[in-house]
Amino acid sequence: MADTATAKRETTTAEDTLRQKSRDPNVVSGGHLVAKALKNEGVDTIFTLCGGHIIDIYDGCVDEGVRIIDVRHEQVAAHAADGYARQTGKLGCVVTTAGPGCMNAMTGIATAFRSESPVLHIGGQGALSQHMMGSLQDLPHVDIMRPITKFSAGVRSTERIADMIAMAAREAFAGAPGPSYLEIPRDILDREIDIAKAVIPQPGHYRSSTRALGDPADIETLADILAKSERPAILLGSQVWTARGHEAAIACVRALDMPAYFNGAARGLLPPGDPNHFDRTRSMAFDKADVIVIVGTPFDFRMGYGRRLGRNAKVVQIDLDYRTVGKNRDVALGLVGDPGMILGAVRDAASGRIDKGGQAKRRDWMAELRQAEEAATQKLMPLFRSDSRPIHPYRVAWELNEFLTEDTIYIGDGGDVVTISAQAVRPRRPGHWMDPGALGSLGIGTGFALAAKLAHPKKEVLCYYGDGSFGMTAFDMETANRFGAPYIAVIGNNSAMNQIRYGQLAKYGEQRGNVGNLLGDVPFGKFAEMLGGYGEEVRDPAEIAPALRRAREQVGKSGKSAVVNIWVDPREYAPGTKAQTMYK
Ligand SMILES: Cc1ncc(C[n+]2csc(CCOP(=O)(O)OP(=O)(O)O)c2C)c(N)n1
Ligand SMILES: [Mg+2]
Repeated sequence: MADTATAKRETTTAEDTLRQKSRDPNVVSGGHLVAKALKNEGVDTIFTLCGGHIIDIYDGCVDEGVRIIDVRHEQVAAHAADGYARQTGKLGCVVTTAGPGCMNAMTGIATAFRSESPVLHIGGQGALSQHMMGSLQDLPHVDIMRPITKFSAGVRSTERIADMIAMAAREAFAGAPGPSYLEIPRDILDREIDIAKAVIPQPGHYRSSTRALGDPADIETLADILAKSERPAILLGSQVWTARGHEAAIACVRALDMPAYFNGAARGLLPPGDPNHFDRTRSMAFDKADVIVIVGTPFDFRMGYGRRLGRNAKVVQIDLDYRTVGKNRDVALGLVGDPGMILGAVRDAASGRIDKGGQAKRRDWMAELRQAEEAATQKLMPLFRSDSRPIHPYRVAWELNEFLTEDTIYIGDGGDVVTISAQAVRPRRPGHWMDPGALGSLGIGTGFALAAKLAHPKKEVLCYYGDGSFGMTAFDMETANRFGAPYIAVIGNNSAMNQIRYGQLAKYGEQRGNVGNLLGDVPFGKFAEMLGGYGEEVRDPAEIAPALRRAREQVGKSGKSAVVNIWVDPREYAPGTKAQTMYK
């Protein structure tokens, strides 16, 4: 079978050669203009699933040296484009065919939208000459995509293709980043034009820097507020990583000696054990702090819509998006701009302003929080070390954290087991934590893993899945294997959609609670074997660590992804699930 695949790839026909020779350098087709524009934007990889509408884009990518990663489901392509953007800081790109291709990618685009990830989605469409005639796979894509993108438009002429890609990129990076959608009809893509007539914006000249500083007077005010504060706390959110403001943010946290908390993609900005890194005392800090600085994260459900902050605290908000500042709760001071630029400027303005007395008070404050952190960890230790059978999901979480290296990118894709893992897993470096973000999309894991490994081939990628989530997109593990991007998949298998099941049991009782949420017992280790990789079933807690090590070794040796399928106790749930905080 492998021979068939190889043979197909190696076929070079006489027509190919002829076609190469006849190509006039002054003539360019629409698909080739797409590839040129992508290259100009720094896009080195597209994630895609083929369709007749978009084949000329592939032909252009071949010429321009843009890597084509073809997946088995467009949802994975969109998640991978999002994941690639998160990992590289550059525009992610997903290319889908018209109709169902575009529809399948929607979840990925919507995820990028709620996570403020810069992704360009290029979609095929029937020929303009067949506009509204009922062409194959025709849908009103531009209208459908509009509410989940920052920009959604159709290209009407071949000459303007590169120009509109530049426009879509400009929008994707404006303010808080997000996805753009561009529909290109088939005849526009296939048409060949005189290259001199094409509008091709030049790299580095068609969009501005997005590093906005905001109002200098506000920087002064914030420096003053922080210098006077005795019990400050800062929450660094995903935007700090998205905008690559992490070094400036950390320098500010250190210079002002503040306790820092992290959420989403900002997890790992400081390593565990760092004197300014805190993660178990956020509620206590927010309750007792006199100043709370919220950076690059909205007051959404994850923040109790801003209600869970101390009444007497001065709340300062910094965000890339003006629409997020002051939304859902009042703030003492709001700043719109790039988090790294603003925190860098605040650090400069505040340095030297904190007197000795203030410093001593901060030390006491941090010591108080540190003590509470340690107590909280001690409280969790019996669960983390649990030897019970079936395996306690807390034990898996603990073992995963022990297993991570400095260079492991950790992805969480699941319900309850992944929520639990967040209590133990501490990424060691910036960018080494990936989660779906506010959309809470299950199924992101496979696309994120593929993208993370392609972006950083030397790093280890580990995705912790729920069994429900794994089933949603797992087949693209084959894509990861095919492109030499193997990863370690760990499954916390409770044969259920357990996070939802809890709420049903609590509300409807045993009789009516187990409805629509039970899954079969699947030995997923065999799935990895089917794809040529290593698979293992784990039922003994003492076997978790050795199994993970074997998986690491086998991925290294075989270049194929491994699955460690850990059977966990379906009767254990995360505290957040029990309190149903996500709905409050
Ligand atoms: C695409 C998608 N569908 C449904 C949901 C609702 N949902 C949230 S958690 C969950 C259960 C997930 O099950 P699993 O991945 O096995 O994790 P578990 O909760 O069992 O640990 C579901 C269905 C969602 N967030 N995303
Ligand atoms: Mg499950």
